[in-house]
Amino acid sequence: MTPPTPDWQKLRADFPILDQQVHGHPLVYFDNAATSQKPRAVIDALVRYYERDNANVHRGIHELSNRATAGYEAARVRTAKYLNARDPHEIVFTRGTTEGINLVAQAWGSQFIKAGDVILATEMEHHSDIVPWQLLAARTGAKLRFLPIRDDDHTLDLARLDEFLTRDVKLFAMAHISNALGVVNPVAELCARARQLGAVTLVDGAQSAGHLPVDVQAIGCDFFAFSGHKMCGPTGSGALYGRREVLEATPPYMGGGEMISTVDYDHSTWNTIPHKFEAGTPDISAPIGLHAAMDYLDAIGRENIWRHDQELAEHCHDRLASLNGVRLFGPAKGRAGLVSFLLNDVHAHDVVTIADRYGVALRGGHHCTQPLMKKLGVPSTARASFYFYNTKAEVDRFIEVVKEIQKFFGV
Ligand code: C6P
Repeated sequence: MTPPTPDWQKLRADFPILDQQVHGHPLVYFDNAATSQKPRAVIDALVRYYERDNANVHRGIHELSNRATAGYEAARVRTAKYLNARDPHEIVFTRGTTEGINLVAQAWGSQFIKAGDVILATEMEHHSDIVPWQLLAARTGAKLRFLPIRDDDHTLDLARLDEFLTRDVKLFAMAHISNALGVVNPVAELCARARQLGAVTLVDGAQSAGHLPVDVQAIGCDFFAFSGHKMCGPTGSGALYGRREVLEATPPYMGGGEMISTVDYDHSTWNTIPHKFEAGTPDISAPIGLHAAMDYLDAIGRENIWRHDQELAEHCHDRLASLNGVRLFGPAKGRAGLVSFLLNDVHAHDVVTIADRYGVALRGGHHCTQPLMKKLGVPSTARASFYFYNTKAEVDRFIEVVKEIQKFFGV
């Protein structure tokens, strides 16, 4: 059941960092797609772990090690519940989305991708969902193709899906939400189409996991990768969901302690999933902090967060669209909680630098989507990205700052 709509303004008090002035102005933090801020509940969980329970996991027999292991494994159960995975064994802890995708490309890809196979991605992917596939293609002789985006609203050109999603596609990798456009992709539909052809699917959930309810069984993907730091969790936290049958068939990623069952001088055998993929001492505190973040987000309600994100994005988009000389990217309606834009020919870095002087934190650049920028015919964009602790009043303040920037550059 969805919790009642929260008092968003009140929730801000949970985030100590938000209460500060930057260059003499109240901080407006609109760089949430890069990383989110952390509530007191997450900071406290980390402090509690280090003050009371810190020990190595899965190795010790003493009380502290048992507590650390219990906390670490409880986070796995929590993550499975958060994503509605069937089984906690389907959750591999990683440092984030990038590591999750690389794990699939290295371990699964080396076993299952052969010369002549096609890896399909989309034109709006982040470098993390392009470069690992390029490396895999170079290693194996596979081909890498990209489902195009439309020229008008920059959503995926689904009319061309049949042309790209062919029988020789062995893996289809797609962003759930584009970090540069705010496009929300129909991942359940795309995964169903891929499944009909026997292709394995990977959803890049970096921008979705903390913003809307994610149900990996309903999406029907084989892999789902996400980063904890974009959803109130600590940096270095994240997970890869892998459907049990697919994970079991995947060889190990890295070799080392804990991922083995037996080791001899000439050969080794592997631990069961997910431990087979977690070599060495993991970042134990990260999943523990992530656990607290997931509890925090679910107490607010991800449906509520998603609605709030969309309201802020639509408000921001409409207000920017009402100004002269503003170029907007992505769809006008149904976008996720971020808006990419350009002010005439002003470089995005200049927009971000001046916004910072007013205490407004934006991101400017190619957003790790250089091929997409080339497709759009721009070197970079400025981006405002929101989270539930942002308010309409902050968006209005941001619009006033945009007007100041326009005045400064005379555009
Ligand atoms: N995008 C942004 O400002 P990591 O770095 O592993 O936590 O996430 C990588 C990643 C993968 N996919 C998508 C869709 C992403 O948005 C990101 C991270 C940040 O947009 C940093 S470039």
